[in-house]
Amino acid sequence: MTIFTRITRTTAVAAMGLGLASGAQALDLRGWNIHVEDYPVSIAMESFIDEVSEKTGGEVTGQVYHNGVLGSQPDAIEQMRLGVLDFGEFSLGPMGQAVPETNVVSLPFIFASVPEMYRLMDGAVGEAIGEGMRAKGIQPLGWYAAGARSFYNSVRPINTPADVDGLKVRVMSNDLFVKMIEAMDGNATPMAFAEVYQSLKTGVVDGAENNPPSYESTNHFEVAKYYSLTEHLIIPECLCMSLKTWEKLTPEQQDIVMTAGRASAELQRELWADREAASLETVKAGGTEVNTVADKAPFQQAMTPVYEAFLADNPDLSDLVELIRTAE
Ligand code: BDP
Repeated sequence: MTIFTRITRTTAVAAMGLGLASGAQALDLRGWNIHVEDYPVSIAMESFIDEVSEKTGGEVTGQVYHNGVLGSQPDAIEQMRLGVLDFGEFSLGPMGQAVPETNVVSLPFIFASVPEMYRLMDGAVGEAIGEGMRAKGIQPLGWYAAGARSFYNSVRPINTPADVDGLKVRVMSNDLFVKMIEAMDGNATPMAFAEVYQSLKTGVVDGAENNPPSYESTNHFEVAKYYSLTEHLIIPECLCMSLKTWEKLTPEQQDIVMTAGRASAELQRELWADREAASLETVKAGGTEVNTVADKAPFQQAMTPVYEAFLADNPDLSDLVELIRTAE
Protein backbone atom coordinates (compact mmCIF):
# COMPACT_ATOMS: atom_id res chain seq x y z
CA MET A 1 0.00 0.00 0.00
CA THR A 2 1.42 3.42 -0.86
CA ILE A 3 1.55 6.29 1.59
CA PHE A 4 -1.13 7.98 -0.46
CA THR A 5 -3.64 5.14 -0.16
CA ARG A 6 -2.87 4.83 3.51
CA ILE A 7 -3.65 8.48 4.14
CA THR A 8 -6.79 8.12 2.09
CA ARG A 9 -7.88 5.10 4.07
CA THR A 10 -7.27 6.78 7.43
CA THR A 11 -9.14 9.86 6.29
CA ALA A 12 -11.98 7.72 4.97
CA VAL A 13 -12.32 5.94 8.29
CA ALA A 14 -12.41 9.27 10.14
CA ALA A 15 -14.89 10.67 7.66
CA MET A 16 -17.16 7.71 8.16
CA GLY A 17 -17.54 8.91 11.71
CA LEU A 18 -15.89 5.87 13.22
CA GLY A 19 -14.23 7.98 15.89
CA LEU A 20 -12.32 6.36 18.70
CA ALA A 21 -14.12 5.33 21.83
CA SER A 22 -13.09 7.67 24.61
CA GLY A 23 -9.84 6.56 26.22
CA ALA A 24 -8.98 4.11 23.44
CA GLN A 25 -5.64 4.48 21.72
CA ALA A 26 -5.45 4.39 17.91
CA LEU A 27 -2.96 1.81 16.78
CA ASP A 28 -1.37 1.35 13.37
CA LEU A 29 0.49 -1.95 13.43
CA ARG A 30 3.55 -3.10 11.49
CA GLY A 31 3.52 -6.69 10.33
CA TRP A 32 6.51 -8.75 9.18
CA ASN A 33 6.28 -11.36 6.44
CA ILE A 34 9.06 -13.16 4.59
CA HIS A 35 6.99 -14.34 1.62
CA VAL A 36 6.02 -12.96 -1.78
CA GLU A 37 2.69 -11.18 -2.06
CA ASP A 38 0.67 -13.95 -3.68
CA TYR A 39 1.79 -16.60 -1.15
CA PRO A 40 -0.91 -18.23 1.04
CA VAL A 41 0.66 -16.72 4.19
CA SER A 42 0.63 -13.24 2.65
CA ILE A 43 -2.99 -13.38 1.50
CA ALA A 44 -4.12 -14.64 4.91
CA MET A 45 -2.17 -11.91 6.73
CA GLU A 46 -3.82 -9.23 4.58
CA SER A 47 -7.21 -10.72 5.35
CA PHE A 48 -6.32 -10.71 9.08
CA ILE A 49 -5.41 -7.04 9.20
CA ASP A 50 -8.40 -6.05 7.05
CA GLU A 51 -10.76 -7.84 9.39
CA VAL A 52 -9.15 -6.25 12.45
CA SER A 53 -9.39 -2.81 10.90
CA GLU A 54 -13.01 -3.31 9.91
CA LYS A 55 -14.22 -4.88 13.17
CA THR A 56 -12.47 -2.28 15.36
CA GLY A 57 -14.02 0.51 13.28
CA GLY A 58 -10.56 1.71 12.29
CA GLU A 59 -9.21 1.88 15.85
CA VAL A 60 -6.63 -0.78 15.07
CA THR A 61 -5.19 -0.69 11.57
CA GLY A 62 -1.99 -2.02 10.12
CA GLN A 63 0.22 -2.87 7.23
CA VAL A 64 1.93 -6.10 6.25
CA TYR A 65 5.43 -5.73 4.85
CA HIS A 66 6.01 -8.69 2.54
CA ASN A 67 9.18 -10.13 0.99
CA GLY A 68 11.20 -9.88 4.21
CA VAL A 69 11.86 -6.16 3.65
CA LEU A 70 11.81 -5.61 7.43
CA GLY A 71 14.72 -8.00 7.94
CA SER A 72 15.63 -11.64 8.44
CA GLN A 73 13.42 -14.01 10.39
CA PRO A 74 15.65 -14.46 13.48
CA ASP A 75 16.00 -10.67 13.78
CA ALA A 76 12.29 -10.13 13.26
CA ILE A 77 11.45 -12.56 16.08
CA GLU A 78 13.63 -10.52 18.46
CA GLN A 79 12.15 -7.25 17.23
CA MET A 80 8.65 -8.55 17.81
CA ARG A 81 9.52 -9.60 21.33
CA LEU A 82 10.78 -6.05 21.94
CA GLY A 83 7.62 -4.55 20.44
CA VAL A 84 9.48 -2.88 17.54
CA LEU A 85 7.41 -5.08 15.23
CA ASP A 86 3.76 -5.57 16.18
CA PHE A 87 2.92 -8.81 14.46
CA GLY A 88 4.29 -11.34 12.01
CA GLU A 89 4.04 -14.81 10.56
CA PHE A 90 6.87 -17.10 11.58
CA SER A 91 8.01 -20.65 11.15
CA LEU A 92 8.48 -22.21 14.58
CA GLY A 93 11.83 -23.49 13.22
CA PRO A 94 13.88 -20.34 13.86
CA MET A 95 11.92 -19.54 17.03
CA GLY A 96 13.74 -22.22 19.03
CA GLN A 97 16.44 -19.85 20.19
CA ALA A 98 13.89 -17.61 21.91
CA VAL A 99 11.23 -20.14 22.89
CA PRO A 100 12.60 -23.59 23.82
CA GLU A 101 9.16 -25.27 23.62
CA THR A 102 8.97 -24.57 19.89
CA ASN A 103 12.00 -26.83 19.34
CA VAL A 104 9.82 -29.86 19.95
CA VAL A 105 8.08 -29.36 16.58
CA SER A 106 11.45 -28.88 14.87
CA LEU A 107 12.47 -32.45 15.67
CA PRO A 108 12.64 -34.44 12.43
CA PHE A 109 9.70 -36.80 11.86
CA ILE A 110 8.07 -35.79 15.17
CA PHE A 111 4.59 -35.64 13.59
CA ALA A 112 3.36 -38.71 11.74
CA SER A 113 1.53 -36.57 9.17
CA VAL A 114 0.36 -33.04 8.40
CA PRO A 115 -3.24 -33.77 9.55
CA GLU A 116 -1.84 -35.04 12.86
CA MET A 117 0.17 -31.82 13.22
CA TYR A 118 -3.00 -29.71 12.72
CA ARG A 119 -4.94 -31.76 15.22
CA LEU A 120 -2.26 -31.58 17.92
CA MET A 121 -1.51 -27.89 17.35
CA ASP A 122 -5.22 -27.13 17.65
CA GLY A 123 -5.21 -28.96 21.02
CA ALA A 124 -2.89 -29.65 23.95
CA VAL A 125 0.41 -29.34 22.06
CA GLY A 126 -0.50 -25.93 20.63
CA GLU A 127 -1.58 -24.82 24.12
CA ALA A 128 1.73 -25.84 25.68
CA ILE A 129 3.79 -24.19 22.95
CA GLY A 130 1.61 -21.08 23.10
CA GLU A 131 2.27 -20.81 26.85
CA GLY A 132 5.99 -20.97 26.16
CA MET A 133 5.68 -18.23 23.55
CA ARG A 134 3.69 -15.94 25.82
CA ALA A 135 6.34 -16.36 28.53
CA LYS A 136 8.83 -14.95 26.00
CA GLY A 137 6.73 -12.00 24.86
CA ILE A 138 4.93 -13.53 21.88
CA GLN A 139 1.15 -13.92 21.69
CA PRO A 140 0.06 -16.61 19.17
CA LEU A 141 -3.09 -15.82 17.18
CA GLY A 142 -3.33 -18.75 14.77
CA TRP A 143 -1.36 -21.78 13.61
CA TYR A 144 -0.64 -21.62 9.90
CA ALA A 145 0.25 -24.46 7.55
CA ALA A 146 3.65 -25.10 6.01
CA GLY A 147 3.23 -28.69 4.84
CA ALA A 148 6.30 -30.90 5.00
CA ARG A 149 9.88 -29.96 4.13
CA SER A 150 11.95 -32.10 1.76
CA PHE A 151 15.50 -31.91 0.38
CA TYR A 152 16.51 -30.34 -2.91
CA ASN A 153 19.96 -30.04 -4.40
CA SER A 154 21.90 -29.71 -7.63
CA VAL A 155 23.94 -32.92 -7.31
CA ARG A 156 21.74 -36.03 -7.08
CA PRO A 157 18.35 -37.34 -6.02
CA ILE A 158 18.19 -38.38 -2.37
CA ASN A 159 16.75 -41.79 -1.61
CA THR A 160 18.68 -42.84 1.49
CA PRO A 161 20.53 -40.94 4.27
CA ALA A 162 23.82 -41.93 2.56
CA ASP A 163 22.84 -39.70 -0.37
CA VAL A 164 23.14 -36.67 1.96
CA ASP A 165 26.73 -37.62 2.84
CA GLY A 166 29.12 -34.85 1.78
CA LEU A 167 26.43 -32.45 0.53
CA LYS A 168 26.54 -28.81 1.64
CA VAL A 169 23.01 -28.10 2.81
CA ARG A 170 21.53 -24.77 3.87
CA VAL A 171 19.34 -24.96 6.97
CA MET A 172 17.23 -22.48 8.93
CA SER A 173 18.88 -20.84 11.90
CA ASN A 174 18.58 -23.46 14.65
CA ASP A 175 21.19 -25.87 15.95
CA LEU A 176 18.73 -28.74 15.70
CA PHE A 177 18.79 -28.55 11.91
CA VAL A 178 22.60 -28.54 11.88
CA LYS A 179 22.54 -31.72 13.96
CA MET A 180 19.93 -33.21 11.63
CA ILE A 181 22.22 -32.81 8.60
CA GLU A 182 25.32 -33.91 10.50
CA ALA A 183 23.52 -37.11 11.54
CA MET A 184 23.59 -38.01 7.83
CA ASP A 185 27.20 -36.82 7.38
CA GLY A 186 26.21 -33.76 5.38
CA ASN A 187 27.65 -30.25 5.93
CA ALA A 188 25.04 -27.88 7.31
CA THR A 189 25.12 -24.12 6.76
CA PRO A 190 22.60 -21.99 8.67
CA MET A 191 21.72 -19.07 6.41
CA ALA A 192 19.01 -16.42 5.96
CA PHE A 193 16.23 -17.39 3.54
CA ALA A 194 16.97 -14.41 1.29
CA GLU A 195 20.53 -15.58 0.64
CA VAL A 196 19.74 -19.12 -0.44
CA TYR A 197 19.07 -18.50 -4.15
CA GLN A 198 22.44 -16.89 -4.78
CA SER A 199 24.24 -19.47 -2.65
CA LEU A 200 22.72 -22.31 -4.64
CA LYS A 201 23.56 -20.60 -7.88
CA THR A 202 27.20 -19.98 -7.02
CA GLY A 203 27.70 -23.37 -5.36
CA VAL A 204 28.24 -22.02 -1.84
CA VAL A 205 25.72 -24.72 -0.94
CA ASP A 206 24.63 -27.77 -2.96
CA GLY A 207 21.11 -27.79 -1.65
CA ALA A 208 18.57 -26.84 0.95
CA GLU A 209 15.24 -28.14 2.18
CA ASN A 210 11.76 -26.71 2.11
CA ASN A 211 8.10 -27.31 1.26
CA PRO A 212 6.95 -27.15 -2.40
CA PRO A 213 5.53 -23.58 -2.26
CA SER A 214 8.76 -22.12 -0.85
CA TYR A 215 10.94 -24.14 -3.24
CA GLU A 216 8.85 -22.78 -6.09
CA SER A 217 8.13 -19.16 -5.01
CA THR A 218 11.84 -18.44 -4.38
CA ASN A 219 12.84 -19.92 -7.77
CA HIS A 220 15.23 -22.26 -5.98
CA PHE A 221 13.97 -24.95 -8.36
CA GLU A 222 15.75 -23.15 -11.18
CA VAL A 223 19.13 -23.72 -9.54
CA ALA A 224 18.62 -27.03 -7.67
CA LYS A 225 16.87 -29.52 -9.89
CA TYR A 226 16.58 -32.62 -7.70
CA TYR A 227 13.65 -32.51 -5.28
CA SER A 228 13.37 -35.59 -3.08
CA LEU A 229 10.24 -36.02 -1.00
CA THR A 230 11.79 -37.01 2.32
CA GLU A 231 9.18 -34.95 4.23
CA HIS A 232 11.51 -34.95 7.23
CA LEU A 233 10.18 -31.81 8.92
CA ILE A 234 6.56 -30.85 9.53
CA ILE A 235 6.93 -27.48 11.23
CA PRO A 236 3.84 -25.42 11.98
CA GLU A 237 3.88 -21.67 11.52
CA CYS A 238 2.36 -18.98 13.64
CA LEU A 239 0.59 -15.70 13.09
CA CYS A 240 1.53 -13.90 16.25
CA MET A 241 1.66 -10.55 17.93
CA SER A 242 4.13 -8.85 20.20
CA LEU A 243 2.85 -9.23 23.76
CA LYS A 244 3.68 -5.55 24.20
CA THR A 245 1.27 -4.65 21.41
CA TRP A 246 -1.32 -7.17 22.62
CA GLU A 247 -1.33 -5.52 26.04
CA LYS A 248 -2.13 -2.14 24.50
CA LEU A 249 -5.43 -3.54 23.19
CA THR A 250 -8.72 -3.34 25.06
CA PRO A 251 -10.34 -6.71 25.91
CA GLU A 252 -12.83 -6.15 23.06
CA GLN A 253 -10.01 -5.46 20.60
CA GLN A 254 -8.16 -8.55 21.83
CA ASP A 255 -11.26 -10.65 21.08
CA ILE A 256 -11.45 -9.19 17.59
CA VAL A 257 -7.75 -9.79 16.95
CA MET A 258 -7.92 -13.38 18.20
CA THR A 259 -11.02 -14.16 16.13
CA ALA A 260 -9.46 -12.62 13.03
CA GLY A 261 -6.25 -14.57 13.66
CA ARG A 262 -8.11 -17.88 13.85
CA ALA A 263 -10.15 -17.07 10.73
CA SER A 264 -7.01 -16.16 8.82
CA ALA A 265 -5.43 -19.50 9.79
CA GLU A 266 -8.43 -21.35 8.38
CA LEU A 267 -8.17 -19.40 5.15
CA GLN A 268 -4.41 -19.96 4.98
CA ARG A 269 -4.76 -23.73 5.41
CA GLU A 270 -7.24 -23.86 2.54
CA LEU A 271 -5.04 -21.75 0.28
CA TRP A 272 -2.06 -23.86 1.28
CA ALA A 273 -3.46 -27.11 -0.05
CA ASP A 274 -4.07 -25.58 -3.49
CA ARG A 275 -0.73 -23.84 -3.65
CA GLU A 276 1.16 -26.98 -2.69
CA ALA A 277 -0.30 -28.92 -5.62
CA ALA A 278 0.20 -26.00 -8.02
CA SER A 279 3.83 -25.52 -6.92
CA LEU A 280 4.67 -29.15 -7.58
CA GLU A 281 3.25 -28.81 -11.08
CA THR A 282 5.22 -25.60 -11.68
CA VAL A 283 8.55 -27.08 -10.62
CA LYS A 284 8.00 -30.22 -12.68
CA ALA A 285 7.13 -28.13 -15.72
CA GLY A 286 10.31 -26.14 -15.04
CA GLY A 287 12.43 -29.28 -15.32
CA THR A 288 12.72 -30.39 -11.69
CA GLU A 289 13.19 -34.11 -11.18
CA VAL A 290 10.89 -35.01 -8.27
CA ASN A 291 11.36 -38.36 -6.55
CA THR A 292 9.34 -39.92 -3.77
CA VAL A 293 11.25 -41.81 -1.08
CA ALA A 294 10.12 -45.42 -0.91
CA ASP A 295 11.39 -46.07 2.60
CA LYS A 296 11.63 -43.28 5.16
CA ALA A 297 12.61 -45.61 8.02
CA PRO A 298 16.40 -45.25 7.44
CA PHE A 299 16.04 -41.45 7.67
CA GLN A 300 14.04 -41.80 10.88
CA GLN A 301 16.61 -44.17 12.35
CA ALA A 302 19.42 -41.78 11.43
CA MET A 303 17.76 -39.16 13.67
CA THR A 304 18.24 -41.16 16.89
CA PRO A 305 21.29 -39.11 18.00
CA VAL A 306 19.37 -35.87 17.35
CA TYR A 307 16.60 -36.99 19.71
CA GLU A 308 19.04 -38.31 22.32
CA ALA A 309 20.98 -35.05 22.43
CA PHE A 310 17.78 -32.98 22.52
CA LEU A 311 16.24 -34.94 25.38
CA ALA A 312 19.51 -34.90 27.33
CA ASP A 313 19.70 -31.10 26.97
CA ASN A 314 15.97 -30.49 27.56
CA PRO A 315 14.67 -33.03 30.09
CA ASP A 316 11.77 -30.69 30.92
CA LEU A 317 10.47 -31.03 27.33
CA SER A 318 10.40 -34.83 27.28
CA ASP A 319 6.69 -34.94 28.26
CA LEU A 320 5.79 -32.75 25.30
CA VAL A 321 7.87 -34.90 22.95
CA GLU A 322 6.16 -37.99 24.37
CA LEU A 323 2.71 -36.44 23.97
CA ILE A 324 3.32 -36.01 20.24
CA ARG A 325 5.08 -39.31 19.65
CA THR A 326 2.37 -41.34 21.32
CA ALA A 327 -0.55 -39.46 19.71
CA GLU A 328 -3.00 -41.78 17.99
C1 BDP B 1 9.58 -21.35 4.65
C2 BDP B 1 8.94 -20.70 5.84
C3 BDP B 1 9.70 -19.44 6.21
C4 BDP B 1 11.15 -19.73 6.41
C5 BDP B 1 11.69 -20.45 5.18
C6 BDP B 1 13.16 -20.81 5.36
O1 BDP B 1 7.60 -20.40 5.56
O2 BDP B 1 9.16 -18.88 7.39
O3 BDP B 1 11.87 -18.57 6.59
O4 BDP B 1 10.94 -21.61 4.92
O5 BDP B 1 13.56 -21.91 4.96
O6 BDP B 1 8.91 -22.57 4.37
O7 BDP B 1 13.91 -19.96 5.87
